[in-house]
Amino acid sequence: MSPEASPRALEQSCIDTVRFLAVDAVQKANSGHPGMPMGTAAMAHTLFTRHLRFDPGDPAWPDRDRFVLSAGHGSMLLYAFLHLTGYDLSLDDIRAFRQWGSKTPGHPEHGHTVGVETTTGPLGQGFANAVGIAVAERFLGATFNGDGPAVMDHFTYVIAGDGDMMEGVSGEAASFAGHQKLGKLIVLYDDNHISIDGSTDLAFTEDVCARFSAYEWHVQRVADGNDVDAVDAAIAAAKAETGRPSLIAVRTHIGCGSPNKQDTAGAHGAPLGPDEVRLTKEACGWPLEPAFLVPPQVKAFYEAAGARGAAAHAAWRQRHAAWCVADQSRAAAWDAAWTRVLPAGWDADLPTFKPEDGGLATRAASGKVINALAPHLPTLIGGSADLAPSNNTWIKDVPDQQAATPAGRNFHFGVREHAMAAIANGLAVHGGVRPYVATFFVFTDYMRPALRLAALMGLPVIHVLTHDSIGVGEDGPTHQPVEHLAILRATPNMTELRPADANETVEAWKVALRHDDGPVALVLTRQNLPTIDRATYAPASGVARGAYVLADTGGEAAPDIILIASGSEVQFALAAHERLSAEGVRSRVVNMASFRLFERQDAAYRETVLPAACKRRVAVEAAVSFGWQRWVGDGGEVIGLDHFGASAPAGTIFEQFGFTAENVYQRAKALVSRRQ
Ligand SMILES: Cc1ncc(C[n+]2csc(CCOP(=O)(O)OP(=O)(O)O)c2C)c(N)n1
Repeated sequence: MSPEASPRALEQSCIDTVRFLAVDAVQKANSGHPGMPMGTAAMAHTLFTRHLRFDPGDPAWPDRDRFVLSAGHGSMLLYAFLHLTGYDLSLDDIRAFRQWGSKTPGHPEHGHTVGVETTTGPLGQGFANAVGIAVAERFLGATFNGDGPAVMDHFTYVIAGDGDMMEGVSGEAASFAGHQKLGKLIVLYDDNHISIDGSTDLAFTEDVCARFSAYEWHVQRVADGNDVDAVDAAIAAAKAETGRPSLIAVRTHIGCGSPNKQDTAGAHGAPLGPDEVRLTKEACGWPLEPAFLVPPQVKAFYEAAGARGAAAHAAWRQRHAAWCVADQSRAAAWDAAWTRVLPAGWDADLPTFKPEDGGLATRAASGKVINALAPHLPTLIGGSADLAPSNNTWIKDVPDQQAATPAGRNFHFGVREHAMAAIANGLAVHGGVRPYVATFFVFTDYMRPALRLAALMGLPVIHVLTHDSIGVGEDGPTHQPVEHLAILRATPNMTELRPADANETVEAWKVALRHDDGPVALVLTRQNLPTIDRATYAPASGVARGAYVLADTGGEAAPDIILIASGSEVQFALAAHERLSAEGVRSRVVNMASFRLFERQDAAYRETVLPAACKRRVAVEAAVSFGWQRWVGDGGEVIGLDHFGASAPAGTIFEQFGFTAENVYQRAKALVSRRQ
């Protein structure tokens, strides 16, 4: 292409550059997905050069438009645009696609590669994240903008494929987005009729557009995904429609331009192969060499798009500065929200609970905590998957989050746990808000993909998970989690906390709010728990270290026995401890509220809690014993629940399955009488 080529030819050259960067990178890596970037390069080009507002020099600019590549297997599409428009991602980074230590992993990873808004690859998640991003934008705009020029006013764009559309989570999220009338959410659907097994006709024959219309979305079709002007017009119409989210079904062709692989599953997830790369370049009139070719005019064209974004950012900075001057307390709240700094006095109204006030379920204590925090933390927002009265997550005296009340802080997620967790991830990656979500603990099974991604991304989402054990009672084994604590504990970077009483619940919330680099799961009871007398036992603040010595009769000497428990079972350990102590046994109770927090303590602290010299240990937890061996060792025992629960009043189930002070006492006694 000559330097003075027509604007149309230049744009075609831009699109081909993106296509062949993907082709060459996948070929060099000998793995990856070339077909999707080849088919969507033109529509992504239209988005990046004519609509998306971004500043490659400051990828964290709060009011940038967000772009989510939900079809994360097409990662080379995103990497190509990040490189070409001027983000800190070099051609060498592209050449190192999918290699050890590279900035260009197989699927886009938030926090790893500059400009990647959220981690995608598990299909459907990015779509649902984008719904969270869009609702965060609307909430922050309604909360902060005021009457003058807006400081929060951006679009959220998504490219999603057939796989995203097949996954249920996108359906849940789309239903929520339609109800919420998220008018600044725009999804470009890569409608290429191909997935891995072959034609989508094999498994996916529904009318996606009709479905989205039924979700109350604004729906358009573009017949030719290579028609840049048609895509442009559709995006413009989608932006103009502010009352509904937009779906643009763009008919594209996977592997576009490849003589033998276009429109076949063969273009989906494997390199084209050297021969087909050559044939494709020839068919497109693209130079065979060098690979990774970026013509200078192409680079200049894309960098100009980045520069326009930088200018928009500069204008925003001016608006924002004037906005800060106009109302300094508002500006301070904005800063605190974006930096996640807890404002002075945030914990001033947190309750303390006295034993004489009677027992309280930890879910009820959590509800009081949320309401004590809410006035101090104006961007603490969240809700439940239709269980707010049971989860105790409602913030009193503030509106719910609806299209008519966009500053509302109480979310009705509906019975959509999967999307709720993914939307929460979107809220967190957007920034400026501190999200919490809630359901029954057993239904974290329905949230697991997003929980895992929150952990992988290091997102500070707080999960309020109530009805934490057989303590659920009459609802029976379907509603009684047994393996769920083990699953949380097995998940890297997931912090689980199972407080033993109301005061520990306060402390657990404090830990959660201070925890900045990963999700926290607060595992709470349905049933009342006695409030532990802190005049007799150690302070509840010990929870922050994961495990702490709650009671000890050993004095200087090592204990004869250590009883380790979490949550509702701590009361049984304490009662057994009192009996053992009265009999002259040097006993200790360790409250193990969080494996994860405890394992993060240094060895010296861990030794003070669980001295190696004491091998007689009994752990008690109304859940599978999986994982406890680590703390009790070979000489210890676990009173656990390695089977499902039962339907009966909670007290009966606890008794029948051996979760009683008596059983803990008997097992401990037997262990003490055994030689170490
Ligand atoms: C939850 C989940 N299930 C399965 C996969 C594996 N997978 C990756 S891409 C893909 C097919 C997606 O088809 P489509 O969205 O049409 O992509 P295209 O073939 O157009 O590139 C599958 C099944 C995945 N990434 N995520």
